Formats: sequence, structure tokens, C-alpha cells
Amino acid sequence: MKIKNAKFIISSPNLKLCPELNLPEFALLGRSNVGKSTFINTLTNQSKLAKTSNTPGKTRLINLFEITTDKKPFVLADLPGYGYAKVSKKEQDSWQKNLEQYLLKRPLISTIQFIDARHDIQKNDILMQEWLKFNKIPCFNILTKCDYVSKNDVTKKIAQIKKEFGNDALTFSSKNKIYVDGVLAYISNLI
Ligand SMILES: Nc1nc2c(ncn2[C@@H]2O[C@H](COP(=O)(O)OP(=O)(O)OP(=O)(O)O)[C@@H](O)[C@H]2O)c(=O)[nH]1
Ligand SMILES: [Mg+2]
Repeated sequence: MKIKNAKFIISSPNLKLCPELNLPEFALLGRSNVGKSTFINTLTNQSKLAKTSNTPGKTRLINLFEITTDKKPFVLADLPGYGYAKVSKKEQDSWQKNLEQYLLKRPLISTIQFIDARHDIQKNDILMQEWLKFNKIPCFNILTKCDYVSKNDVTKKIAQIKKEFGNDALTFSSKNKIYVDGVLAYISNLI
């Protein structure tokens, strides 16, 4: 599958304000700064489509992007990362509620949980997995920032994610386009 076009649709603070799109949708989950927004830009080859930053906490709303391909179109939902400590407890709780509503009620094909190849799987990654499993929300994992670690470490991490989460896990790096085809082939099988 090849991407033909990608466009921003809308930013929404909650599920209620997300338009009904009737397209297969994927929600991007993961710790703040893991590379969710960068993933959208790398995949679509548009460096400024999703807002990215060195500073965690860049994405603050549900941002929907429509991706047109030579097969079917699909939607990527860029979401704020979890584990961003600088926002107030009140703001964190409020976002947590909005995120849960969105994940529970929005008809998603799958969630995609991003894991940073440089770090161990974190407590909040495990909690998110448990919550997804409990609520029977499908998920696969993407190991990002693979350019920072050795091939051997990537292989080990992928095996660990598959074993601990029981999910499919794909390799990714924004620094090398070779991973894009694998991700698109995987998405193509789901839509
Ligand atoms: N070397 C390298 N850097 C990456 C990769 N992916 C993302 N980055 C960098 O990591 C930083 C954070 O990326 P974002 O895409 O903004 O992260 P995010 O997950 O969207 O973060 P929030 O919006 O805060 O949840 C940016 O400086 C990116 O350039 C990667 O695969 N390799
Ligand atoms: Mg982001």
C-alpha cells in the first residue's frame, strides 16, 4: 500500500466533538515524547503535518488526520502522550477521562502503542496495556527511535514486547524510511 495524500481534519478536546468519519481509524498511544506525532510525519512524508517537539507535552488534543492511499483511506488520531508530569493534576485527570471515553466509544480498528527503543518498558505502558486488554480494545506496538540502538537490542525489545503484551510489534525510526513500507503493509491488512 502506498500513501497518496494526507491531510489534517480537526483538533478536538473530546469524543463528542470528533466528527463521524466512517473511516477505519487508528489511535496513537504512548508516553509523551516517544515519537507519535513524528511517526505521522515520517509515514506521510510531510515534515510539518503533525506538530512535534523536543519538549514533552506538545500534543494536547485529539488530532485527526485522513490518509488517502492507493487502496483504502484511513484515519490516524494523534493523542497527547501519557506520563507528562508538567500539567496540573486536574488537567491530567480531565484528559484521562476524555481519553478513556474516546478509546471506549470511538469505533477504532486498533490502537497503536509506541515504545521508545532506548528505554525499558515503563510502568504506565504496562498499565495502559492492561486497561486496553481489560476493555478488549485491539492494539499493536511500534518500537520507535530504533536508530538509537543496536540491531541486536531492537530484536530483543521486539521479542520482549511480543511476549509481555501478546501483541504484534513493528520496528520504526523517523531517521530511516525503510520502516514505512512494513507499517503500511500491516495497516493495509487491518483495513
Ligand atoms: N532519533 C529519533 N528521534 C525521534 C524519532 N521519533 C521522534 N523523535 C524525536 O523525538 C521528539 C519527540 O517527538 P514527538 O513526535 O513530538 O513525540 P510525541 O510522542 O508526539 O510527544 P507528545 O506530543 O508530547 O505526546 C522530537 O524531537 C522528535 O524529533 C526517531 O525515530 N528517531
Ligand atoms: Mg505529539
